[in-house]
Amino acid sequence: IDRLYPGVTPAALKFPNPDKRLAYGTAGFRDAAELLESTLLRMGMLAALRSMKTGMAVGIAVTASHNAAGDNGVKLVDPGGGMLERAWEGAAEELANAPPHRLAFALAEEGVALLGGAARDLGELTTPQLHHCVRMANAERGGGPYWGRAEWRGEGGYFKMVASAFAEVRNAGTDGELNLNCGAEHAQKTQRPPAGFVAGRDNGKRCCSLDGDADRLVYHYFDSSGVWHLLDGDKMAALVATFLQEELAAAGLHHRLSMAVVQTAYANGASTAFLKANGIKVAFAATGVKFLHHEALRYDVGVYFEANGHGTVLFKDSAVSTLLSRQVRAAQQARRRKALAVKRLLHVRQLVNQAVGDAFSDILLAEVILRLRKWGLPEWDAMYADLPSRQVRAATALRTARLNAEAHALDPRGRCFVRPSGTEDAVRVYAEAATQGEADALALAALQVRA
Ligand code: 16G
Ligand code: ZN
Repeated sequence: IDRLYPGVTPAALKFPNPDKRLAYGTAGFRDAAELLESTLLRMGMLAALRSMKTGMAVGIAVTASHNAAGDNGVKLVDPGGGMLERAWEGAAEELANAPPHRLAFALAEEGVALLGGAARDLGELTTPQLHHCVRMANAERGGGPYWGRAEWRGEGGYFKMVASAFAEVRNAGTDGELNLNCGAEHAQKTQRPPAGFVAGRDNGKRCCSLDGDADRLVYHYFDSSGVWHLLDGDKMAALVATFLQEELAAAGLHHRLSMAVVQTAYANGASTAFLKANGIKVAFAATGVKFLHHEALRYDVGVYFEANGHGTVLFKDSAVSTLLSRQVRAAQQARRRKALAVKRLLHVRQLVNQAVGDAFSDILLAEVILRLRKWGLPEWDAMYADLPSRQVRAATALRTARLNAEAHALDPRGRCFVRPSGTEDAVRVYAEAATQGEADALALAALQVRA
């Protein structure tokens, strides 16, 4: 459009339309002279279109008429010498009120209409998307059997076409089995990067590992010296909860709405200490999404993340109602930071899956918080340092045996527990201590079975 009318946008930007709605009344547009600069420019353009359509001369009257000198008005005179045709008044209004960047479009639309065509406004698109939309709009009449498909029409169709192809290219023909030496479970349990992600070549890259059904998420990266860092569900809870805490405070709702982070015994002790030190309430639940979810529902804003990457943020309906009413009030009072905070909280609620933890929506949430804070993974990782930990699995035979109950006595700062797995025939040991050596020793000691 800008190529058809190259002068329009620069001129429109030089004379932006005023902050009020202009109406084409009985005698055209009337207002204080200084508010009508943009209108004069635009009515010049409309007069040109009207003249092209009719092939005759038209007029533009600029007059204060019977009003004070400071008032002004602009109206068009039709080829017959009378008032502008009624049908064109709407176009005049649309043009007068279009924001500068939409002006070229408004003109092009009028241009199409004056030759009897109908333009469709596709809204904001990238240039290639517009090209795609044109191609797909003509799919039926276009040449060749592979021109396009009905479901690829429009902007939504563009995403459908590209995203489905992307997923197929990625998944098709690559060797390796689902979750094998990769994925959230591998990264978090073995504390090793996924196969194919290597120190040196991949230093500084931001990586997410999900599980096969995409309800677990962990982040990780190699730093500039090739040391691998894992940001597990606990780090996610720290990132998200501090963000929500800030926004609740900015919204003036930190006393009104309760917020808590729900963790399990697998939460790294350093994460729990970090949250508490920042004045964030921490609640505990048994391992398993259903237990955390249930506990999180008790708060207006319930944040839950298992260390293994399952998690989401739940907002009570009553909290949403509070936010919606504050949104109106903050806007009326023109309190910008407050209004922004309320808007962000409402959109976080829309972004983060309210049904269950969702790796893809969690990625978008983490990314948006990182962007707002101008953080990369190193800054996020530095919120606190994980205590070294070790997880080991023991065979079924041990299920009924008594595990070493005194294991924790090895190191007073350590923590260790054993529980039967709910997903496989095994028991799990988790140990945490001040050093990796001590954590390993603690886990091993816990496995010293006593009859
Ligand atoms: C399941 C649970 C997960 C829990 C894990 C513990 C769901 C959807 N998933 O994956 O929350 O952390 O089991 O596994 O509830 P484990 O009992 O084998 O240690
Ligand atoms: Zn899963």
